[in-house]
Amino acid sequence: DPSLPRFRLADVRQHDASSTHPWVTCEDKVYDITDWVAAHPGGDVILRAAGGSIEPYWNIFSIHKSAHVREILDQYLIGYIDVADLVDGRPAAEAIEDPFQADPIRDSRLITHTAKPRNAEPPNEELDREFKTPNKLFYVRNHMWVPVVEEEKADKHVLEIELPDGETKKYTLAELKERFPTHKVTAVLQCSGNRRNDMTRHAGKTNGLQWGAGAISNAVWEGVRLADVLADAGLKVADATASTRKGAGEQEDPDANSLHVQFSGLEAYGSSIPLPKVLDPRGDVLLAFGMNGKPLPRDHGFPLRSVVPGTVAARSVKWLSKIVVSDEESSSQWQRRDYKSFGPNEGANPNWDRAVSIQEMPVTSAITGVWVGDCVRKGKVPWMSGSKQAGGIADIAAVERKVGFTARNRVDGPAKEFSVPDCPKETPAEPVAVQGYAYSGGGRGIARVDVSVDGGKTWDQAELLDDCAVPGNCFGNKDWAWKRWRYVGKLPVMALPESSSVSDAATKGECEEEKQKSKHCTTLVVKATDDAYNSQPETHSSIYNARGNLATAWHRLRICPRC
Ligand code: MTE
Ligand code: MO
Repeated sequence: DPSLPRFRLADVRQHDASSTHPWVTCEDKVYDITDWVAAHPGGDVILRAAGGSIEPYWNIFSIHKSAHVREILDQYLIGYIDVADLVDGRPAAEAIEDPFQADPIRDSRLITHTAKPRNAEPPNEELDREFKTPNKLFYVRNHMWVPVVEEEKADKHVLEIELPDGETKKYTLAELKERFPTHKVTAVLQCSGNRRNDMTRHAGKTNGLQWGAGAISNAVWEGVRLADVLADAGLKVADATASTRKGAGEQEDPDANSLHVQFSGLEAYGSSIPLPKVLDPRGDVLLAFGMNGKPLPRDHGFPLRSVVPGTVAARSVKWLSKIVVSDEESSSQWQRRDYKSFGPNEGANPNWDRAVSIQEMPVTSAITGVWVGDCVRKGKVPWMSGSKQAGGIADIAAVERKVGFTARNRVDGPAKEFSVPDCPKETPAEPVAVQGYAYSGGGRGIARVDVSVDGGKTWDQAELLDDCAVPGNCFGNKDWAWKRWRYVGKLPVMALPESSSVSDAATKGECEEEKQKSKHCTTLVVKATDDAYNSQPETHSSIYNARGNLATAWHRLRICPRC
């Protein structure tokens, strides 16, 4: 409609989130979204785009890229961007806001999978170096930008709680801290995609971030119990221990088993957990504001997040601003789709509704460090007696160079090679030292960690570290933390690759060469058993799902001798 007015971008910027008439632009069009805000299914988050282009947000919330959503927006058209502000019919790239511009600066040691939004995991040598993952190295899983809450205003941050009868109650962070007792809980957060790249490598293509073994970290969380806050807010449920139900006509409180606690973050991420997990006096569900003795870092939910121990980390919602107790699960895609798992046959378009949402995590384990041969003999393993570096794997890069690792400094990369001094015909039984973590969900402890140095033919047991004997390490009612383990053994005696035959093979193609070489490799394997005697599946193909969730098969690491 050419009769509509033209606006300068400077005018558009006036109509930001604080304006009574918020506007957005899309391509060269200007929209007044005042009436849409209330009706928007995602709520106020649409205001994040007010005063500028909605396009970068639609790139993040790709659900909007449909003709239907475009039709809704078109109802609010009020004009066009002035040609003076257009380049090739749209605002110049610089004029379009970067939703991630206010994201925090991160530790450069983290391995970044995507920068915007930020998704990163600690490298193996840092991952479980300490029982409590340092805040700076804790893995980061963001679906969107990091909301800005200024430090001075953190105590005024509001948490709204809505009960099943529609009643709402609001608490500021200051009120939560003042009115409820503070509790500490030591708990792992683990993404359902942890070790996904392992499933990809062994079982086939998976959709999602290709996490190594580092989408898991452990911390001491500090906060108030969600159960205390819900009771204060007035939540009433039927007495689960009553032997008889109330008679007809008497008012019955809802059954906790039929209710869910939905969490939403400031940037519109949301998910839910069953209410009984919250009401379980040993469930330890927190509204957390502290992490390892410090305020939550921005990447981890400053100033407030839910922490649901033993449950997939997708339910520990960061930048928490709203809780709804409802007879339905959260309607978000992260509840209804992404964090579910499927049968190996179901493919990329499974029956989403039939699958249950992931809550308690299954048992898993991973290798995070290996030393072979001289490195073991000469005391290079930080945790072995005689170590020259007790207390830290400070020099792992040098150690790996010495051992002759060829891959990146990651145990989940391609097969690693170790060198054999003086190149005898056969490798002597080389000493090997291995370390890693094991974890199970639901508060189940780790009963045992089995290690094999010959691909699973024979097994031995790793030593479980007693990290909880250290004061200040372990808080909470169940085993929500991980168990770190260590193993020292001997590699099987292996025939060495003959240098000449390998180079001959090279002319027959890389594949032949690989085959030749692989005859001389061995595979380290680890699997854990939890205290309910659940253990990990042997293969990823048996649990393959196109989403690559819950990749908990035995962790295998191939190592090859090198002359
Ligand atoms: N909460 C909000 N608000 N936004 C998010 O993107 N990601 C979830 C969960 N909570 C997410 C969130 C997922 S999938 C994971 S694995 C954990 O946060 C990651 O927590 P971390 O970044 O503190 O390790
Ligand atoms: Mo996740």
